[in-house]
Amino acid sequence: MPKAGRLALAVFIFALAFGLGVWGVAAYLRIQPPNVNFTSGHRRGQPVDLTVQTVGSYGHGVHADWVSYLVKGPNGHWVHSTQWELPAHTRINVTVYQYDTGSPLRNQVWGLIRGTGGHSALLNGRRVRLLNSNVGNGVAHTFSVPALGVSVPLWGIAGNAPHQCAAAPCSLRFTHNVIKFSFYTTHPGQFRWQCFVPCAAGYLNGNGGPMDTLGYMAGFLKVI
Ligand SMILES: [Cu+2]
Repeated sequence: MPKAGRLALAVFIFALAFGLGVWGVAAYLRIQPPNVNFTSGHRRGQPVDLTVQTVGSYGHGVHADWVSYLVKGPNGHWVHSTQWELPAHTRINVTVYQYDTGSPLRNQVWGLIRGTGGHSALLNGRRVRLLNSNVGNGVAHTFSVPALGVSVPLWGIAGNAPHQCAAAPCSLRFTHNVIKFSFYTTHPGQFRWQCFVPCAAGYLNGNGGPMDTLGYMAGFLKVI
């Protein structure tokens, strides 16, 4: 091969490797779910309303059958993200619309409601401190922020319930439970939160898949 040809080949291979590298980094960054900002326009001392939903199957894309959380952005639109920017030292009033079926907990400790106002939550308007997942529909997911000592079990809907939602975002006409509670953010920082029910069907012991993927059953409270 003439020298010019070899040089052209070397440049081509270098450019290809560089392009693949850039593409790989971009692909990695893209899998981060977007930050949903609840801090802009926030007045100190005012509570923040945070509305989320839990669904049995997200219903779109490569992981259409994965369980997932979604959040209602400040503009009222549902966002497929578990990374929420919240103001520090602020009361967060949470409403969860829970559309998934449940099961008995492997560890009954996760049936306890902890770290919330009154150490309790409202389940469809009824105040509860503990859910016994061995009776009724069981627990579908938990909302747990270990570093803040917050954990709330989310009661499942019946396995044979009518009008089950198959694709998110789910509207209120589908069968669901409403769980309300409040907690306080502390100092600024990143606080990991996740579900502690091994709810990833098809994965070893129900973990993996959506359980260890940001944007599905795990995320961060970005306290600012
Ligand atoms: Cu879960």
